[in-house]
Order: sequence, then C-alpha cells, then structure tokens
Amino acid sequence: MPAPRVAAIHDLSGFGRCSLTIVIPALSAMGIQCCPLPTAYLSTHTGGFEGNTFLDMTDQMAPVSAHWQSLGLRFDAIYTGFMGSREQIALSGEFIRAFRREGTIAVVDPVLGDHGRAYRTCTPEMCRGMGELAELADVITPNRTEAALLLGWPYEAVRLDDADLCRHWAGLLSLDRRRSVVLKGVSLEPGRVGAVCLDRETGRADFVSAPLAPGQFHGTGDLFASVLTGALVKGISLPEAARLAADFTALAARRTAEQDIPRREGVDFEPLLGVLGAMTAPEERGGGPR
Ligand code: PXL
Repeated sequence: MPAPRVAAIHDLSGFGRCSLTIVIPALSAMGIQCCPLPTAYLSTHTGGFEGNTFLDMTDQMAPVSAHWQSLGLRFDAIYTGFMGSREQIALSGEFIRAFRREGTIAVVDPVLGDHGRAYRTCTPEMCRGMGELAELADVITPNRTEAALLLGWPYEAVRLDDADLCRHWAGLLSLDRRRSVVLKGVSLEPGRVGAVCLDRETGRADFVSAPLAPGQFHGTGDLFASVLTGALVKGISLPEAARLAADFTALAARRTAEQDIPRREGVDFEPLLGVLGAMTAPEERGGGPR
C-alpha cells in the first residue's frame, strides 16, 4: 500500500521548532507522505524571538494549488495551521474546497494564541477568518486560548478543569456536531493534562490525558496536532488518535525538560521520532503481522 498523503499548509520557521519543522518529521516518522505548502518563511517563530524575518509566500499558494490540481493529486488529509494573513486563510479555504474528496480529512489547527493571549500576529480580523476556515474542518484542535477566541468568550470563562464544562465547550465548538473537536489543555486532575475529544459521528466525548511535564515548550500544540492528524489518516479512531498525541507530546515535553534548553527553542523531539513510528505502527497496535 502506498504511503497515505497529507497536504500541510503551515509556515516554515527556520529555527525554534514549530509548524513545518514539526509537521514534516512527525508525519514522515509515522509513514505518511507530507506535501508541504509553506505559507511563509520566517527565520524563527514569533514566540520569544525579536526581529524575525518574514517572507510572505501568499502569492505562491494559488499557483501551487493549481499545479497540484493539474497533476490530479489526491490527499488523504489536508492539515492547516499557523496563518500569516487573512488572505492566506481564505486561500487555505479554497484549497480545502478544491481538494476535498470523499474520505479526505480536513484538520484545521486554529493557531491563534496560547496562555490566554493571542499571538502578536493574530488580529481580530485574523481570528474571525480562522473561525471561517474552521467551519470547513472535519476536526479542529484548539487550545483553551483558541477556544475562547473562536467562541468569543473571555479566556477565564473557558475553564477546562471540570468534565461537564469541557463537554459544554466542546459541544459549542462542534457547531452542532458538524465537526469533531479535540480541545487541548484539559486538566481534570492535578499533574495531568490532555484533551476532550468530541466525535461528531458518535456524539461521544472522551477524555485523554498524560502526565504534565515540568515547564512549557513552544510547539507542543503543533506536535499534538501533527500526531493526531497522522493517526487519523492511518485510520485510528479520534479518541485513540488523541491519546497517542497526548502520550507522545508528554514524552517529548519530558525529554525537553531534561535537556534544559530555552523554552523558545521548542520541543526536543527528534531523538524520539523512532518511538513515534513504533507507537503508531499497525503491528505495535495489534493490527498487523507481528
Ligand atoms: O507554534 C505556533 C506558531 C507557528 N508558526 C509561527 C509562530 C507560532 C507561534 O508563535 O510564531 C510563525
């Protein structure tokens, strides 16, 4: 069987590990072909570095899409993340419309902010646009900050420390179950963090969690969403995909904490990519030859 194929619409940040520098290795390690459509090239990400360069690649997005359409390319998933402008959000929506087929999974990670604050590049107009893009998604993966921004609620109100409240927010974010929701940053017990997963097919809300690592590292949201996307493309169920994403992200965060590197340098996950491949391999999961 050929490798499943994912179109990944994210920025490429040279240093600091986020977006495509996480998406590509994570999907590759899971045996998935990643076709990147970079929206911008930055010298570093914008969280914790000053003076980063920003090469806007918006004008490449439609021609790349047109070329891929002329080649008749098909994707098992379309996975979008950080956006540099309102126009990029609109073009990503057009890409999803153009390439969506029966069985294609559209995963929109509505990267807008963290820790109660919007990223400095995310204007209110960008937040509105991201909401529109997320309407095209089969699965969205917001954190608590992004959930608040998408729902138009204050961050403090979107508490994720109570199961009923988590179900409530996930329900609102699902737009009457038109899309599945993996809402990250849920913590129902001290020392553990994870997600609530509302599956639009079954209507079930499942909780997954993993031990909370000391410290917080840039790019953990991108790593979680990448592993989740890869697992979904491999046919793994939503709660199981979220469990794998939570477990691997926790493992990478723990390793990073042990390395004592600055938070802005992101998750030190590369030495663990073999583990990721094994965790998501069919034979490890009891589904293939041993
Ligand atoms: O990890 C999210 C992200 C992605 N891409 C860029 C960013 C950020 C968060 O700061 O700056 C360029």
